[in-house]
Amino acid sequence: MAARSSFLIVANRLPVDRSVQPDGTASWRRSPGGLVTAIAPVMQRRHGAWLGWHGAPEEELGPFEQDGMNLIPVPLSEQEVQLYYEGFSNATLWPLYHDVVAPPVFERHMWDAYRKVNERFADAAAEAADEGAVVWVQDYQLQLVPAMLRKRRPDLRIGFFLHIPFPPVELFWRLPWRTELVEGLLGADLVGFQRPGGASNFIRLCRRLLGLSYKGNEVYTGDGRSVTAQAFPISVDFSELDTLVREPHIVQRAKEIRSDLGDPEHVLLGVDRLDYTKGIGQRLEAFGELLAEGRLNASEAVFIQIATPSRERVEEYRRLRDDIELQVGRINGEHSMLGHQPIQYFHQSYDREELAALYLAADVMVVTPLRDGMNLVAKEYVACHNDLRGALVLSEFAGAADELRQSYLVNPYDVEGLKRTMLAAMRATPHEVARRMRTMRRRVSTYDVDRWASEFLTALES
Ligand code: ADQ
Repeated sequence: MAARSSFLIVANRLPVDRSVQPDGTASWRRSPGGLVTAIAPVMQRRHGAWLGWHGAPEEELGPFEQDGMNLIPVPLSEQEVQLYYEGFSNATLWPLYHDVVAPPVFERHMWDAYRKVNERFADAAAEAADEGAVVWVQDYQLQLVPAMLRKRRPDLRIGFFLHIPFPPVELFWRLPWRTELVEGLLGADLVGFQRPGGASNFIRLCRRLLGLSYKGNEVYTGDGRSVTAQAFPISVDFSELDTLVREPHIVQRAKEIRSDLGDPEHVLLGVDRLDYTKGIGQRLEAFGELLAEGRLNASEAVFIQIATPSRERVEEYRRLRDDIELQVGRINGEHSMLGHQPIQYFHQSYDREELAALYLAADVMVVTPLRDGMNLVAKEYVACHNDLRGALVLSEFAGAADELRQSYLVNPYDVEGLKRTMLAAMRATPHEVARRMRTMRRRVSTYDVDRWASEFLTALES
């Protein structure tokens, strides 16, 4: 058995992906993303461990080490992937927590699998944690773990962070297992949310559903404990991106991207997982109408839409892909000229360098989720523009809108407003664009992902 750790991260996935070479040998690579980058130094300092599924169903793996991190795989069966992950997490909780923009599925056997898998994570964490250890549980797939873990190990300090929005009481109320979920979260000492609104939704729910009293952001559980509910807006690794886009080969690549597109006057960009919460259809509709009405000339603008494949075995996601691809085909069919397509659509994943070059190449970044916990793409775009070029069109319904007030804020349901705002962002003077970008960069460089992790952990341990 591996040595016990005084610091544990518990997340649905381990922070590594397995890559298999053509000759069949497999190796692990650290997954991209801010969470790992922010937490890796803390892990190294505190002899920490990370507990999570390794990505292959029906496979039992022992603990292993990667990049100085102790990794403890939690196995999932094929059926659990379907019922706990694709089912309860992504077909029930995900739409319910995102304003019901798609109908949530309420199935008892999915709930049963969710509870069972959460038990397994709690068991594994209870076994791996040292006396008095700090355990930080991540996200909506594991909301029952805090209480399950506290029952097994009352000596631990337990934190939980929700990466997605926490819905208003009226929406949460529909969940047949609402009491169990709230009680699950209340097992933590600190429950973190992206926005203050999420924390207050949670506190209100504790009062309405369980009759608990509260003061400020402290909820009293009735058994002598109190739980803090507080916002900790997540961020990006600002200095990593800022350094990357200064590299000559990235600057060169950004120029190449523009010239490959025929050096249009405006390059607009969307980068999202292909998810129905991201408002991809709304922004393409707005762009298509601007072309159809002649307010924008097809030769002066190109819209690059990168849509990362996501959750492809969930029904809603398959339908969404068809809808978006039909829409792209229609708009391009009507407005393309030989050698020029107004929408460049890619259903592909990119590495960090290519993504950074794309951000740098874009004059207007269009981020229009119908609801989003934070949206890191918006902050990445800001981090990539030390040249102070680039306008950000941002949905009011993204968590990032609280901090990026100098973006071009939009209501993505308002197609006319979206069209007006996209045009305003394209036509803004360089001086105006720079003024807005400078203020946004100040914010993101100060509140970067390191600060997010250290503020959460300081609050948890105080
Ligand atoms: P997501 O819904 O995945 O995250 P987001 O915050 O935008 O949304 O993060 C996406 C990440 O994936 C970004 O770092 C982006 O660079 C990367 N990415 C997107 N498309 C890519 C592509 N084609 N190739 C490579 N990388 C790509 C959830 C919540 C968010 C919250 C985050 C973090 O839904 O609201 O901000 O967690 O808490």
